[in-house]
Amino acid sequence: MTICLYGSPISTFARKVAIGLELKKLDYDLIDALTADRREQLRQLNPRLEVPVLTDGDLVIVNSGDILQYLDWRYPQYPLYPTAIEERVVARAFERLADQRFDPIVVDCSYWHWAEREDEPPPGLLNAARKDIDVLFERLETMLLSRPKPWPFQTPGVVECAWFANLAALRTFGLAIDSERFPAVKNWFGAMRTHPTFVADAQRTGAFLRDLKHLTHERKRLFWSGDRLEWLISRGFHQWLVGEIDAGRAVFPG
Ligand SMILES: N[C@@H](CCC(=O)N[C@@H](CS)C(=O)NCC(=O)O)C(=O)O
Repeated sequence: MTICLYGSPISTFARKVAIGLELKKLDYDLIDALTADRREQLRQLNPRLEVPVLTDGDLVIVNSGDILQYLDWRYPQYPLYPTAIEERVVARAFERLADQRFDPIVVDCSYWHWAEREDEPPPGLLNAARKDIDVLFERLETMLLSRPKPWPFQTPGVVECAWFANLAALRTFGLAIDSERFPAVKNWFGAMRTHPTFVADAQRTGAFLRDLKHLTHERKRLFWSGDRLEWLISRGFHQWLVGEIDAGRAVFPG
């Protein structure tokens, strides 16, 4: 049976799954499903028109967390989730923290680096991001220090899959990990950046971003969904968003 990952090097959630597949040493075909010519195929697989989608034979699985859990159920070798239930609960919490809190901030700030825009981010956006990221890093720092044996001493798993792409994106738009305040986070990310699976992922996305103008991805109308909207609105950028919708620059899940 062939495993296919419908993803995209621009998608943080698809990168999370690609890293998971590689840590589990599974062979898979990687299809960029955010190109114009794949749109209808993606709609058939996921009416929300979101990646990642994983197909394994006739099975179709959407949503990065569900996909990684599926992979551990179906292919238990090289598990991504810890075996001890208490540790699994913590790992899931930190997977969610990346998916629902960190990813929205990073992605909302990233548009001025790859989308086709002439303007600057709305005033205050980057400062709001900095403040909220600090709060997240405080929790992450504590969790990393309290792990029974923090990776890199064991093996990377779901928490690393979920955080890597977003951590790697930070410095592109002038946000960074403060190594004095968050040394464990800094070292942890440093360890990921030397691991071949994470290096390969960063290279795929780096190559993609260098070649943007040759691509058929939508870069004018931004795709808004779930927690990325919540963060923007809750931090007071609703008027800016209304402007985007009125100007026809916003699209929403199918
Ligand atoms: N909860 C979903 C979120 C997936 C998601 O937000 N996907 C984005 C890319 S990271 C997407 O496909 N957006 C459609 C687009 O950009 O056209 C997951 O964890 O897989």
